[in-house]
Amino acid sequence: MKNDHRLTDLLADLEEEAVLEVVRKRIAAGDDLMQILEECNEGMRIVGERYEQGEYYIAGLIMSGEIFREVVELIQPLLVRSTDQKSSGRILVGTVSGDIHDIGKNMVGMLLGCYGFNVIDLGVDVPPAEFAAKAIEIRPDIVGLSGLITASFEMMKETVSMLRAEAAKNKLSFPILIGGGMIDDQVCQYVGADYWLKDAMAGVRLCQSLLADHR
Ligand code: B12
Repeated sequence: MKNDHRLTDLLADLEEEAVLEVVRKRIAAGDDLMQILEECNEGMRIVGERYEQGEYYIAGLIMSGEIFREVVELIQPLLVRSTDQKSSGRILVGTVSGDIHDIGKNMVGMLLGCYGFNVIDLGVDVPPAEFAAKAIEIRPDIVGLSGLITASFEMMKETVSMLRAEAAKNKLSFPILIGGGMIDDQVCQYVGADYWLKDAMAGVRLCQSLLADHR
């Protein structure tokens, strides 16, 4: 089936059953799994806009999150099978303190796992000290922070500075990536991270190249 924006529109309209039906059919037809995720992601962006414009309330956000989770549940096992690769590095991820959005972070974690990375996920609303303590304990190759709301930026800044201070004390060094829909170069500079991404697959590619450079 071709991309005719139908899936994006159905998700944006919160048509749960119809979304899942289209996704099942497209999986059965052998459609590109990443393309399906991409179209759903676009639907989520529209949900956000409708929420901002007062057309949807918080229940709409919750519903969209639930639908996206169900889509990922259908796709994840197939992606794992199609990309199964050897372990290629340890990545610590989590959503920063004060932020409970986890769909994007889970997607990044899932894709990194599919590409052979060992992903340690601290979950959501993770305080800077917890990130730092875990980094010292597991000595990751890369740390990835997720944040979807404006209030996350301050927490990302604190988390980055605590991670750097603790890493220096313990003679560790790892690049820090930040990701989320509102992240840009300016935020990255403010927060003091090494790289920023708005896309999970770009994150996987970056991790691959960072580790290749390292070896
Ligand atoms: C679903 C949703 C929710 C759900 C989240 C469910 C869940 N389990 O995550 C619920 C209902 C809980 C929620 C709550 C809130 N939300 Co909300 N939410 C959304 C919505 C519609 C979709 C987010 C999403 O999952 N997108 C799909 C995923 C796949 O995209 P993504 O997260 O951006 O991730 C991609 C990339 O950014 C990247 N990425 C993400 N993280 C990382 C990390 C790394 C390391 C890398 C490499 C890449 C990467 O990869 C992903 C795939 O490519 C967005 C709108 C939007 N489009 O962003 C609003 C949005 C983020 N929410 C918003 C708001 C305001 C809230 C609330 C404050 C509402 C309220 N009044 O309570 C609360 C915040 C609670 C809190 N303290 O965190 C605003 C934020 C605005 C702002 N300036 O801060 C948004 C932008 C909506 C809007 N336009 O107004 N929300």
